[in-house]
Amino acid sequence: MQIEKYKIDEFNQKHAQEHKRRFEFTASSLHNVEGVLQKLVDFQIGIPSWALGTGGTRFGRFSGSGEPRNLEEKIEDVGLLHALNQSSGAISLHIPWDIPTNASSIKALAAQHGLRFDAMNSNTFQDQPDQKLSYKFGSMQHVDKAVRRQAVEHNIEVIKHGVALGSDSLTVWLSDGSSFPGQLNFRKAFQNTLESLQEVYAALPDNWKMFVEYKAFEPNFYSTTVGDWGQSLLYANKLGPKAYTLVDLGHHLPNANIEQIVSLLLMEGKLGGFHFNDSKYGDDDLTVGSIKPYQLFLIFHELIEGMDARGMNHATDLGWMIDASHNIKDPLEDLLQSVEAIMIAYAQALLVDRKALTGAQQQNDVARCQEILQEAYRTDVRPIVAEARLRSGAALRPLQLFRELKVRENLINERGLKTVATGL
Ligand code: AOS
Ligand code: ZN
Ligand code: ZN
Ligand code: ZN
Repeated sequence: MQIEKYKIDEFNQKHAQEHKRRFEFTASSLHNVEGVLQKLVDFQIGIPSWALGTGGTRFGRFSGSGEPRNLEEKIEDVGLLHALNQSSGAISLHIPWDIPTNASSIKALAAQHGLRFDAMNSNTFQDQPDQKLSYKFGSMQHVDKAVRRQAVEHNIEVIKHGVALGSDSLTVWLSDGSSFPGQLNFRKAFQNTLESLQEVYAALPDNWKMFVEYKAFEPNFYSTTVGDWGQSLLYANKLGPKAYTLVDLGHHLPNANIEQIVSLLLMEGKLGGFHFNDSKYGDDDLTVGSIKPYQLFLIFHELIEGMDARGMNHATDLGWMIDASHNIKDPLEDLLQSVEAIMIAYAQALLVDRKALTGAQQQNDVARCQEILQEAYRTDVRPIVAEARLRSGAALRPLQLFRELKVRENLINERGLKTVATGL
């Protein structure tokens, strides 16, 4: 299925007057709206291939309908999202869930939809049917060198697939760790992991980055070998200039101050990318902005402050990806909501009066500092985000149009009622 441009234009036409009124009202009280709009137009979020199917929990999985059955259909799905919002111009693949058997035709298909390939993800947290050695007791940390070797080779394989597709980064998330005290020698596990990562690092092309993703818990519940940003940063520093830390919002212990983590990683030049999602308890992978939108805003505020301090390009210098997937919403509707939440938080953070904030901080005027942040946060920026979409040829209200065009119904007609997307 494809969404023709005229359908988007028709929809926007129908809602043009109301939008104009709301946009002009909001814009009238802001300065530099044009600058904000351009930044929003440029900002693109990578969509994870594994979020296009309905996720499960360890208790069950209620498969959706009309889900993508192969990589081509996953690209088609992200193409639909991008047509609707023009803000999801990239897809992030997971190997072996998305092995491109014909890279050049996959690349061409993505280009047809205006998509590029974001970070490639390796997988050494599951055993594959044709795999020789098991990852039950870890992969890169494993006590057996042969298992570590297998994990390294897999990652090098993933890099090769990525090169063929024009990607330029590799995300390594390891489930390695231990579930019981005494199971692991922490120092040896770290050193084995470092050595394995070094071998992968050595295989990175010059223009590539490696993102080391950390996570405090799950599937191991006593220790994780890349357990927090400190450990990830240790690896990244030891690996070299192409290695960075990747922050997944759901991977912290409760109440962690993620915005502070982001700020310090940026200061060190070691923040590489993001996995956006939201959570109430752990790595819940819920829709971005559905639980803690203020935290998301505060994170974006630090991101912008830190990127500007280093002269970084907001749109291109970090890997912006979603990592969310769950089991009750239509995955495409969920992703539209996630992208919208990211754009809203980004827009709000762009509105922070940073000069005034710096002044208030210098004076220790704590109440004023809070007022300045919340002035931006409480601005209804939805019309600004919608205007940015309008200017880039997307729909004023992507989710509403998704429903009006009966996208899911069309996909069910094409793909069938009972489909299971490959992945988790
Ligand atoms: C796992 O918790 C991580 O968030 C990884 O990013 C993982 O590769 C991804 O979620 C797909 O399983
Ligand atoms: Zn993640
Ligand atoms: Zn996760
Ligand atoms: Zn997560």
